Amino acid sequence: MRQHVLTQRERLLLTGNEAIARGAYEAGVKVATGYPGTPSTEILEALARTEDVYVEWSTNEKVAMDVALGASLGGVRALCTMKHVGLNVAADTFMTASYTGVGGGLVVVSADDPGMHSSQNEQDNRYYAKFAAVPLLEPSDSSEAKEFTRLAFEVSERFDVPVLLRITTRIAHTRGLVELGPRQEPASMGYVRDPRKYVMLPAYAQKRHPVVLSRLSRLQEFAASPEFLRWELRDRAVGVITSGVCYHYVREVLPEASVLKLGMTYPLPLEQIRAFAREVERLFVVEELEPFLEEMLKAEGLAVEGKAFFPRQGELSPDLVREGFVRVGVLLPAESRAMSEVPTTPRPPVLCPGCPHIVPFLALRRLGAVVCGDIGCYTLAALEPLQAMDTCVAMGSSIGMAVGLAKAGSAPGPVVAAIGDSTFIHAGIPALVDAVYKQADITVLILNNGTTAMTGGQPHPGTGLTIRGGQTKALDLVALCRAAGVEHVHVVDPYDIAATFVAIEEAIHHQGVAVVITNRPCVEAPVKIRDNPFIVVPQKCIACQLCMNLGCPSISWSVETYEGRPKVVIDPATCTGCTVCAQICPTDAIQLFPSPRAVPGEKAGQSRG
Ligand SMILES: Cc1ncc(C[n+]2csc(CCOP(=O)(O)OP(=O)(O)O)c2C)c(N)n1
Repeated sequence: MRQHVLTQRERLLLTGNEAIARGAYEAGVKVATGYPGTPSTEILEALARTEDVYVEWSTNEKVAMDVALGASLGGVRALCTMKHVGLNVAADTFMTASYTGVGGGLVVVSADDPGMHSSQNEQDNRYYAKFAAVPLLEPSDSSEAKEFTRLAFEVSERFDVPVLLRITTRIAHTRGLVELGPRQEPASMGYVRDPRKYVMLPAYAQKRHPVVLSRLSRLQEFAASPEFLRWELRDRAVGVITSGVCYHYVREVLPEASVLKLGMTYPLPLEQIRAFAREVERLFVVEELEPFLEEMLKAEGLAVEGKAFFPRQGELSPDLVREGFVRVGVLLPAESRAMSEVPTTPRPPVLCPGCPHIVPFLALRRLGAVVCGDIGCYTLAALEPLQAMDTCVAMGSSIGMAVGLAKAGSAPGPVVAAIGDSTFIHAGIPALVDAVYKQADITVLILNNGTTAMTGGQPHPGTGLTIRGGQTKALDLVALCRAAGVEHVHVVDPYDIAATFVAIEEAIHHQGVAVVITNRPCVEAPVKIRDNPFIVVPQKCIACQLCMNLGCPSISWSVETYEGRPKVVIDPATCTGCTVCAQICPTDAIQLFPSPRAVPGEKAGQSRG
């Protein structure tokens, strides 16, 4: 997204995420917060490329929501972005923000991930809008993503309510034409002191709940505004109520059907929906994931059909919508034309060549640890060949689960929590404090690669960098662990295999909570790290396969064999020169590539101490 003085009718191809950033920018947003998470991350990254907006990666989604709410009460427009599971973390503030209402407009973006392309579940966050009694907007493409975001700030201020803007992966990452408008920054409303509205102790909160409920009925009327509701009356035999990306699937599959496209999916414009229902013979709801609309409409006594024909799990697609209408009997099987399938070769996800997470998990496996893992690149250690993770549930869960497992007393080995630096700061710190407080006998491994690698390398408080690359205070992990009461804190370089094994073994033998911090920058962030690569000297390789157990994608089978077993080769183009395989090789067959690489713009031959 570019930020510049606009010629009025300029149009750009933007992803949904960039379009949301643009909508917020045009609406004059002053404060934008969030925590990275696919598919939401690029919204804040796009906003950080503009001026005039304070943008921050917050420590976690709850903090992001608090900062945004604070800014809103300070009288300016505020945006808060996160992936769907992030709203679970932020829910405590979100639910009560519905009671406090806002100052300047407050828009919360939930980027849901039907199909779980990069998530641990596919919860349908539309329910959060109903739960919190706040309006829910669902754009169906980039153009609407921009427009709905802009309008969301107006809705927020007009109804004194946080607005939930819900997108899905398809909307977030698909490009579409967006017409740009100028930035219009409303004057700050200033901070208005109003404890009865903003101090939610029971006596005041009890008075706010009726306000929340009466606001809902006003919002219900507003949901029928033309910006958010589109009637498309065509053939009356079939009517479809839909929203978001599903609107496009329906239009593609049943171009002649009548469609009621909802932009505001909570609260529902029930009168308009009833009127639409009267116009058509058979009424369907096409929606991804849960029967959110369908159940609300059935509760209103409307004869709608939906999940009986369309899956409740995973993403919908034109093919799935077509199949559904074939089952309905609206399309004949012959008319059902399957999209041509392009065969793809399945490729398992792997850690990167030179990833500093490899060796600690090799050690954990060798030491027979029971590993409560966490969410990040290192979760791939659960897969072959490392297979060194036993649990992974939600961000920050590793330490608490390790405490529980240790207290259960049934673990067949030492209990270890393995957690990335960003995840530790996000939700691991309270659990570490708890572990010390409970005198749990666990080891906590903090995999410090100096970035939030999984989501593309965003800075976090441990990095000492802001979202725009500026310098700020860096959190001292060692001091923090000690302050939490951990007596055994050991820092180690995970490229040093022997030292890493010793550090983890010592920590495991320590009575009580022990922390090992593995310090090594991610090889991909903030810049690609490439040292002189290694190669395999074929004459020396005895095909022992030890290096293969690292799971490094630069190492593969050779056509040459030794005693019937394949030898290995290293691809010098992808090898980062981390030295780990060379350390593990028993015959010294892995040696430095003879001519040092010099790649322009990369840190060739650097020391990574
Ligand atoms: C509540 C929640 N917020 C955000 C995410 C997205 N996410 C997955 S892992 C991760 C952090 C990874 O960083 P780190 O722990 O440092 O591990 P790394 O990937 O760098 O190894 C994030 C932000 C999520 N899964 N859940």
